[in-house]
Parts: sequence; C-alpha cells; structure tokens
Amino acid sequence: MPSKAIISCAITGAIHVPAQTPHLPYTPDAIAEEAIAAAEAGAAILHLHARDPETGEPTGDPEVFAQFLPRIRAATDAVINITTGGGVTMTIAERAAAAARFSPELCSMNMGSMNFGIFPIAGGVSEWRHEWEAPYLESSKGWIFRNTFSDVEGLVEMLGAGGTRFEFECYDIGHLYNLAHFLDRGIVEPPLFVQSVMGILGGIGAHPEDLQHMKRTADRLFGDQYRWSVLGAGRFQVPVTTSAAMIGAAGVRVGLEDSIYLRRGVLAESNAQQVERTVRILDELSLEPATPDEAREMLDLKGAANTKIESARSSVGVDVG
Ligand code: KMH
Ligand code: ZN
Repeated sequence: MPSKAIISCAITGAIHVPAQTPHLPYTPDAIAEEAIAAAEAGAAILHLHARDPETGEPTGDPEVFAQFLPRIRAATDAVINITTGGGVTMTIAERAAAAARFSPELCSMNMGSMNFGIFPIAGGVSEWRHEWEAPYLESSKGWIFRNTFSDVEGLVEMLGAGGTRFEFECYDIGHLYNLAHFLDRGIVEPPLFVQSVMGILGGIGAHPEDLQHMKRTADRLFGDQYRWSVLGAGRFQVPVTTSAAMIGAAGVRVGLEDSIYLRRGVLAESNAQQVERTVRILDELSLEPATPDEAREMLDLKGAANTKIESARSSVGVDVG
C-alpha cells in the first residue's frame, strides 16, 4: 500500500454556476487565491478552468487564463493542470487553446465522447444570478461531450509535442479501453495518470461496485503502467475519494469543480476546506499528501520551469522564477 497520495484540486471547473453558491471562484483574483490556498492546504496538482470575470460563464480564452496562471506559478510549486475539457458547447479548438498557449506540465484529456448531463442542477437553483446560467445548464440535455479518436489523437500529439503530459479523464469503462488503444499504438507514454470520474450523469455511477470495476479493469489493462486517481461528482466526492484511497489509489481529486459541498447539506466555503478534509481522511488511512515534486516523480512531469507559464513579476519587478 502506498504511503503517499497525490491530492489534486479542481478549483472552479465548468459545471457549477454562481447561483448555486457564493463560494464558486470565477474572477482571476478568486481563482488565483483559491488555487494558492488549496496548494498550501496540501494539493500537489491544481486543475484549472477559466471563467468570464464579470459573469462567471466558462471560457477557454487564454487571455483570461493569463490573468491568474502566472500568479499561481509565482506563489506555489504545485503542478498546474490546464483543462482541455472546457465547457458545454465549446469547440475542441476553444477547449485546447489555453493548454496550447501555456504548454503546462499537465493538461486533462477526456477519453471518450459521452452525454454529460448537468441540467439537473437547475432544479436546485431558487434564484439565478446571470442570464447565461439556466440556458447553459439546459443545453447540456442535448449536448454530446465530443472526444472522438481523432480528437484525442490530435490533442495528444499537438500538446504532447511540448512535453505536456495528461490527466486521462475516464468517465466509464470504455474510456479505459480507448486509453489502452492509444497505449498499444504508442501514442501515449506510461506512467498513465488515469483520473476515474465517478458519478457524472452520462458516465459510470459511483457505487462501490462501479469503483471496483474501474480499478479491476485498469489493473488488467495497464498493470504498473498507470497511476490511479479518482474523483466523485457532487455528493459522491467524500465516499468515492475515501474508498479509492482505501484500496490503493495513487491520488484523489477534490475541489469545487466536482462538488460545491464540504459535507451533506453544508456548502464548502473554499477549495482549501475540501483539501484540508481530504488531508485529515488520508491521515486516518496512514497516507500523507504527496508533495508537488513527489507527484512530478510519480507522473514523470517536465517541471514548472519548462512550461510557458511566466511567473508573475514580484513587486520589485524581478522574475520570481
Ligand atoms: N467541463 C466538463 C465538460 C476537463 O476538465 O477536461 C468536463 C471537464 C473535463 O471539466
Ligand atoms: Zn475540468
């Protein structure tokens, strides 16, 4: 059993809307502050989306990422993981633009097309805050989250050329077989950072049997060529990450992208709160959070200095490296 576990924190994502919680960060300042606090609380990897600073609507615009990435890099050694999943209705090009611009150590790679239903969220909203929110959620009912073999192959080759490695987001068993296909063709390089995504409407459920099946299949397909991380969507976050850690996962992912709650019925006031809770649970399982450099070692990453994320200049204008 490993003594270390990589904690990833997904700061804001493109699933939740501001009307659900006042704690969802969406301005560059809030995203930077939340990311830095999550790293200080024990997150070794920061999974980052961007949002319109005024309205909170998900955006793939690299210029918006540029308003917070340098600050995060200057303030923490955590691994920056930029999304290529983007949000509902974004094109592949829009989704990949930021990772292409910044060549991060990690970016996400979604391993299969699927239905991605976030429309049930609307049932829990009593008062909308922005005009885009209700139509955005409703549009997911007719949306196919597109990740064809050509899409994946093209993104892996384009982004991998700069040394970026991947958080392979697998929402179902078939996505593991898709990843095995790319491994067999030599298009992806081990160790494979497999992020099992449990409980998204359109993907696999979050029952313990689902988790065991995901692990059993990945073990059979990849053996020691993969590093397993797991996230649970919404109410499944705590049970799924705890169960995964108990059965030997190399990492777990938390963060407000995946759940806006700290515990049943209690809104998380920050990403750091979820990370702190995770550190406590791991401690009870005799697991310590992996440091960013330990995560780099486990995932064979290229190092923060080899990205195109400038570090924000310090107040005296000297590059803090
Ligand atoms: N926003 C969702 C459509 C990723 O970051 O690559 C999926 C997502 C995955 O967030
Ligand atoms: Zn994401």
